[in-house]
Amino acid sequence: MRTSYAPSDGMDAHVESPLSPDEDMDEWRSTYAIGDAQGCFDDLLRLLDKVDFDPHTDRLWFTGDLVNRGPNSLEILRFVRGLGNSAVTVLGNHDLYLLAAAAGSAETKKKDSIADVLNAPDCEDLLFWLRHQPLIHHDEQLGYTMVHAGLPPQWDLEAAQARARELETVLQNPNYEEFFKHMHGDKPRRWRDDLEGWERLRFIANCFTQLRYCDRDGRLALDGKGAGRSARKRVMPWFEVPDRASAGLAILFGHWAALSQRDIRTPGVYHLDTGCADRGDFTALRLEDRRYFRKRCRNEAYP
Ligand SMILES: [Mn+2]
Repeated sequence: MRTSYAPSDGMDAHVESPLSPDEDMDEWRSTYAIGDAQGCFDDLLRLLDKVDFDPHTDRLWFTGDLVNRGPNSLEILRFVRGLGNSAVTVLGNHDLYLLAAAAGSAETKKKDSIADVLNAPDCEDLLFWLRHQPLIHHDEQLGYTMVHAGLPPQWDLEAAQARARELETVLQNPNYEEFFKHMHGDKPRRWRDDLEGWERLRFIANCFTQLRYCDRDGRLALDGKGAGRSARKRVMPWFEVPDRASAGLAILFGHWAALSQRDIRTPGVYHLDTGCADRGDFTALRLEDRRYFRKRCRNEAYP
């Protein structure tokens, strides 16, 4: 990794010219998909050291939740933004929570660690950048699709992209703060094409950023249980729903630190959140050869 990216050098958050592959290169060398970073910036740098990341030839994909819980949310945002088109990130629930908190629509909690972002001189720039990030990323050439949490069984790629664009459009609108007054809640539970207004947007946000369990009809069970004992038996991880419309995709996601690799027997499902903020591991998957890299998190200063 280039040492100029060490935090002591102070990342410039105002990099205007995005990095791109060197001119004599036809394509990027390697693409590393990285699980939820959650403010663990120093550990992220150690992981990038391990894979010998070079921002001029390699790309990083992040499964979202760049911020909160870990100690260095501000540095992570500046770093990923500064990478320009060498980095892709999708929005997670903690990212939306940060935006909601800045908009005065979230009660901050004791264990939050987003104050450094909210008090930073470049807060406005960083949050503007953050709310322009997508909810889904699909790369046809590499053959991967990435979301933070999950997809309901009714949505194929095209539907998921269209639903993501609806919410992205709202988040990128000057009146975006209004959405956060209506974001919270676990209803509606089931997708219908004729859902409208805040209910429609809330369902979309819940799928992309919160979903873990649902039933075979796509009713979200955001508390992990569903209603009643019989429903509990019927809920399953979203990726195990039979006849899921997105089954043909290779899907990268995070959000579910308690899920272990052993729990996943569904082909094409790549889970990357290994709980770095809870002194777990950082996980990266190199997409070109599907090789995993892991780094134990220490939450100590780099190096
Ligand atoms: Mn999450």
